[in-house]
Amino acid sequence: MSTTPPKLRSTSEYQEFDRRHHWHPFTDTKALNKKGTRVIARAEGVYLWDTDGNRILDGMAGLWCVNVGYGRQELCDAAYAQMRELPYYNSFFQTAHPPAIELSKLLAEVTPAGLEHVFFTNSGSEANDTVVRLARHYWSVRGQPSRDVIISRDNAYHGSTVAAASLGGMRPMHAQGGLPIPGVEHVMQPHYYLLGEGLQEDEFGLLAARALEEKILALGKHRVAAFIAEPIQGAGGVIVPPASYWPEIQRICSAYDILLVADEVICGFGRTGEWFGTDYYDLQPDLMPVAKGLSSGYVPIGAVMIRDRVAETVIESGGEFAHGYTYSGHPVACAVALENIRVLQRERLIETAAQHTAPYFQQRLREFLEHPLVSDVQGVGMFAGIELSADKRSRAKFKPLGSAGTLCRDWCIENGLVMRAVGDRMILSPPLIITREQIDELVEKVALSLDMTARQLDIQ
Ligand code: PXG
Repeated sequence: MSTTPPKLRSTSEYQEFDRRHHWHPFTDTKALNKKGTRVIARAEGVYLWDTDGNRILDGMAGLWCVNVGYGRQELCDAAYAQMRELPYYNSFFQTAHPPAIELSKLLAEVTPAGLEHVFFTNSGSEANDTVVRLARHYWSVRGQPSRDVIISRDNAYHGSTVAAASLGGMRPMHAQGGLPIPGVEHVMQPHYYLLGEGLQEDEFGLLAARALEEKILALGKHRVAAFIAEPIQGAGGVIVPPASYWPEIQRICSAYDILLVADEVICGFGRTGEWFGTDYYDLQPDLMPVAKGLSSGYVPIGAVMIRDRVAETVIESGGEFAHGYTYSGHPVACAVALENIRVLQRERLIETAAQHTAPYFQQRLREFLEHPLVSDVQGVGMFAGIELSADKRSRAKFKPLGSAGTLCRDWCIENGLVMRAVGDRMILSPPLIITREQIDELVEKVALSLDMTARQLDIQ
């Protein structure tokens, strides 16, 4: 097996080709082209290296996905062996292959009880498109085709395809391309810091949950197919709902017989300290989209876990579910995901993080509540959001919104750390394998970057 890395060009040469030919996702290309892209060439453990040789601590696990860390030989071997054995075959015309079957079985084992069926996709977005089609199809099969509305939440992120972005509650995304599609409604998010003024946290949690009930009643309960939500909002800013929120949502979904969809694309595979956000909150989802940590990002793969009553209803009705992708259950992706889950199991990475490193991570981040720029720190397990404010007592926002976050993010990179900004909320979601020493290094880099940002903004 060859291990020679590909020969690298100079950074400026890469930047020139990138500028000319490569259109980046979610990017102001004009601004990027003035500056030049950062080219990441290699990674190991929790560290990245760019083409200038800088070592950067990846506080985001890529995009919330590299849970087992970079450089895992087992995952490379699994891909290589599978490519040699059977690089591609589909699961369409009454065929399957060992990796897809093995992965279906293992997923049924590691996900919460009662989710015994899996539909494979290549991403979280495709998983959520599958959710829309399957939820509507399910009600149609049950003789209630008028139940076609999916309720989601403001500031949710469910992906970027037409249906997934419609489910998402990010207005700037809706403004481009004529979204949302018909039959998607949004209710308030359980963001206590932003919306809970004057209320106790639990009171606010109930209020936010009951926005779902009000929406169901306003639409008519025979109109609603499903409610979709991330157990903890990720891209929206790592927003941990009040403890009262999820039990009330679960009650409402059961009372009105609405499918509960727990989008586990970020929370799944250990991010919360449990295997799934659904375990963390003890939820009973009917559909559970997953992606990211399913393969630790080594290859693209997503899936929807399907509750037995939903799967059995649709299967027993007969006929095709006319939905699928060329690469649904791709053998190489499945082989890598299988090995990734086995690594999580074998090395007890989730349990170890939950018992040892994640509490330390959360505890150290709470120290920033003393920092003059920081007005809120939230998080569980191995992800967290740190809110920056122009005035921490009044929680005054920066003008323009996001200006402090952008500065802080740029200082982080200067200091050798990837920390993402969502507006003025700084986000961390490191690989689950991060050690206490590396958490100390991360915290030191965050502290330095916050100090530099505060100095630049003249905040003491
Ligand atoms: N659901 C959730 C909860 C997500 O976070 C998706 C679905 C879509 O997955 P795919 O694989 O189609 O990207 C996501 C993706 C960010 C960021 O900047 C977050 C995501 C993707 C890209 C950027 O935080 N989350």
